[in-house]
Amino acid sequence: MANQPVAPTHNPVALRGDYSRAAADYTVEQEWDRYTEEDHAIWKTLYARQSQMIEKYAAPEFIAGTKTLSASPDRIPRIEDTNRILEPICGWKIVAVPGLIPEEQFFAHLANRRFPVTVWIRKREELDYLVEPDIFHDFFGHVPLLTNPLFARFMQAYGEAGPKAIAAGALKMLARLYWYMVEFGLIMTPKGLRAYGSGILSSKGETAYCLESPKPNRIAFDLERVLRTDYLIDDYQQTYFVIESFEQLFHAGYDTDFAPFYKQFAGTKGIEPNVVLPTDRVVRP
Ligand code: HBI
Ligand code: FE
Repeated sequence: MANQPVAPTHNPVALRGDYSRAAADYTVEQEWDRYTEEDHAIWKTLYARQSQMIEKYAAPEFIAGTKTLSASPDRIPRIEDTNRILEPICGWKIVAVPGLIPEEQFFAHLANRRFPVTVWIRKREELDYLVEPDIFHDFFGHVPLLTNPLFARFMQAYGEAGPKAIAAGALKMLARLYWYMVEFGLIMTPKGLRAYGSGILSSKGETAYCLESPKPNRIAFDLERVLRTDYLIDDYQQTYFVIESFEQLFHAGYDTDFAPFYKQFAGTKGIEPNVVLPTDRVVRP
């Protein structure tokens, strides 16, 4: 399996990427010259509108990361250009992949400080919503926080935790940590609640929704609670978890042994995505 790139079995969506030329670790060449003017125009539209959204809604660390990367607002970034900035400051690099890749290889990239970035970009009809990652989501949403040492170390620890979770039959529990704390995380700041999750900050609608709508629950981060909570993949989240600092997230991922949680809860029914438990601390924006 490792030498034979195949479409990941958990990906329910028609594959956009070309997996046929991927290496054993699922990386491909970006082939930047193949992007069309329309592809760049879509990047420009998305970049302009999300740059505006993050000023108001994103964690300061995310905004600082975006500035450090200094990607072009007009053209899809070249991965090698970004790596010239990223590698010297944090030891991470980004690698090009055709789309979703199997868990084992995804974990191995993160454990080695490589963040997989999907090469293709969405179509104009999909500006507002996409189930799978594309380059706008992966680059704009995920790469800025790799410049934050605590968050970056958490991401590496997540990759390192992968094989142990698989061995414990607890992949589903670990994946919830990524979903809630990497894709959809909120953080409390001196100026109030802000978003840092990549699934949020690459979506115009969810960026405003997660902080302004009265509908979703916003619950103080608790590792066990997150590991046990089911999630929705095709709608705005019903629950967001709120960290106090990236240090808190770093400690949860880096110094906590997940084995006791796996032992107690792997295979048990998850907590519904919309419930508030009596033990939850609800956070007001
Ligand atoms: N592949 N390219 C890509 N991006 C992801 O976010 C990703 C993936 N493969 C597996 C995966 N995420 C998750 O299932 C793991 O975090 C568990
Ligand atoms: Fe993502």
